Amino acid sequence: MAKYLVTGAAGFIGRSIAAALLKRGESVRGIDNLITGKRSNLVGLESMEFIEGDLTDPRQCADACEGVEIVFHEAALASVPRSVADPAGTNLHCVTATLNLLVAARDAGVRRVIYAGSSSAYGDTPTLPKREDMLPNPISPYAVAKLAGEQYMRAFARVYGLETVVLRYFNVFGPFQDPTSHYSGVLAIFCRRMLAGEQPTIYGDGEQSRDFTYIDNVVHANLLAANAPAEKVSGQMMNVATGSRITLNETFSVLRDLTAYDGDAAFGQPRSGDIRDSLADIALAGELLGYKPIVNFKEGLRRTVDWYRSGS
Ligand code: UD2
Repeated sequence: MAKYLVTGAAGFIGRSIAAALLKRGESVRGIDNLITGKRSNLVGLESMEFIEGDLTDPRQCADACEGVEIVFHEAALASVPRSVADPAGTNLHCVTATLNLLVAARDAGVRRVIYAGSSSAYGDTPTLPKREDMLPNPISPYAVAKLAGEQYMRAFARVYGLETVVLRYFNVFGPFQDPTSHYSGVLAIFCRRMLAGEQPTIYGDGEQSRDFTYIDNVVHANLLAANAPAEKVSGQMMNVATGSRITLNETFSVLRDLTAYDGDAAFGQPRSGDIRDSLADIALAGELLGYKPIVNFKEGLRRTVDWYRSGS
């Protein structure tokens, strides 16, 4: 019987959490519908019990939660432009799926659910850094959907006593992030293109900034959230990030050095639903979890480029 369930286990963040749990010798079950997750991401996770299933089906949620103590809920359609193109699909796979999972977790006697929130919930307000006590201001369907999931977490903690912890991730990147879709994260796309000697496109003037967060920091925060005392963390939401930001233009120039790409970037129209600047205050996760970043942006980017270069 698995102690841990990871949803989205064939996706970038889910597979990284599952790998860390397995490395500790834990028993892990993973579920993924393989819409954006990939079977190839399961290589190295052979000791995980894997269900190819969809959280939009309540029965599959019930099967996945059976006997589990802690759930890491990473499954989502994670993309702002994808949600602009298909808001109903994003709602189904982010909101309905999350609600189904919570109902199943409650019914199965799961103790704690840890949820992958998104920095997009803060929206385009000018105040930086973003603190958890700021009012949310989602500007894309994706941001609305991820925020709705957060609110369901809180409600299930209040109403049913399920322990829930929301980690608001800020632009996560690293090995296993899919670089092949135009809905992929910018660093994955840029690494792939620039290593192949192909020109990347910057949407807008490139002066938008992000608190890019290397995957190991996110895995670390999740493991801390699983072990933190309930009285401290249950029903809480906190940022998980690096606490520093870099513009896309600067990022492009760091990547030029790392990849040896010697061309320029192309510039395209700004993307609809995009946020200008994003930077986290990470004090609350420090206080509640003892979290601090373990890998900085440049080191993370170096490891990421090495991983894409190795063709893994
Ligand atoms: C949002 C969330 C992030 C996460 C993610 C999931 C914010 C601040 N962040 O990331 O926490 O939930 O959604 O997908 O809301 N871009 C280019 N060229 C490309 C691709 C992207 O210039 O080929 C730009 C894009 O217009 C944006 C920036 O790069 O300004 C980052 O885009 P992204 O899709 O990597 O992530 P973002 O910020 O939408």
